[in-house]
Amino acid sequence: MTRTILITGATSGIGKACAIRFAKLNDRIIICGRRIERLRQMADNIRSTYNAEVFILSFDIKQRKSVEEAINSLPLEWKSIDILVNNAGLAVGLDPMQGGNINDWEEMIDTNIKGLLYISRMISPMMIDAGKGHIVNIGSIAGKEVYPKGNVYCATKFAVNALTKGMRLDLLEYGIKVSQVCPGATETEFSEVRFKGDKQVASQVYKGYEPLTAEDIAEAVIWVTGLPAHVNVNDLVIMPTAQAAAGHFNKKL
Ligand code: NDP
Ligand code: 8X3
Repeated sequence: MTRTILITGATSGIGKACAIRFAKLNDRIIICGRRIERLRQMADNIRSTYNAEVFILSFDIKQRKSVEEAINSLPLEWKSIDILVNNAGLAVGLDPMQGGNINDWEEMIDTNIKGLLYISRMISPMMIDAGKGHIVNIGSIAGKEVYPKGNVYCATKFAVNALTKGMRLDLLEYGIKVSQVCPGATETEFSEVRFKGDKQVASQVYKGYEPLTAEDIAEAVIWVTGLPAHVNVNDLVIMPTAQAAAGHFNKKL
């Protein structure tokens, strides 16, 4: 059965890999992100390669009004969303709390917590009306353990962990599934964003061991969302074999 999937943060990394994996299954996908050109290119590629239906929604998830307008603008035939993948998120900076950049803090809090809430607040009532749905939050190992200088980013992912549990409790009576997938180190644009475009520093994060790929996490999301109706994965933590805990690696440098 063809499902309708909305993926936030689909212009790159884990969200993009999820979009491609769902398209391969011939699901209908709504791809979201700020970088409209990337969304257009992806949509063209997905339509021509997988013959899947794609709808583009470009908005900044930090802007509540933009989120509301974007979701309200969906044509009726795209409004019945079966699966919401709450993936958009970022780390900005890696500084001790006492020297932290407050703009970086606000960007992480506004994106990872408030953005996730804005979109979930819009889509969960639609799922309730439809009597079905599945929300998959992309958390992190950083939402399970805190590492030095991780302070605010970790706090936002601890919030995602708490919100996943809260949503599951609140949506229980409506039969809506809520899952969390928590990756460890995954080589995407994540570190380039964290280090504000410094590719040299970003690449060091993945040196000396084999990190996860975005496709590894997409594979997990496909599994979590493909289980029978009576089965829900509450929480899935996935790490590279060479990582045992947040910031703790077996690196061969
Ligand atoms: P990427 O930087 O490759 O992708 C991040 C995505 O989030 C982009 O598509 C970006 O789109 C979107 N995004 C960021 N800010 C906004 C915004 N304000 N409005 C709308 N979209 C936004 O990183 P990843 O794929 O690695 O990250 C995806 C998720 O996985 C994040 O939640 C991250 O915290 C989590 N994660 C990543 C890990 C890793 O090691 N890579 C490990 C654990 C969790 P655009 O810029 O076009 O708006
Ligand atoms: C991303 C993984 O360990 O860099 O959430 O915080 S980590």
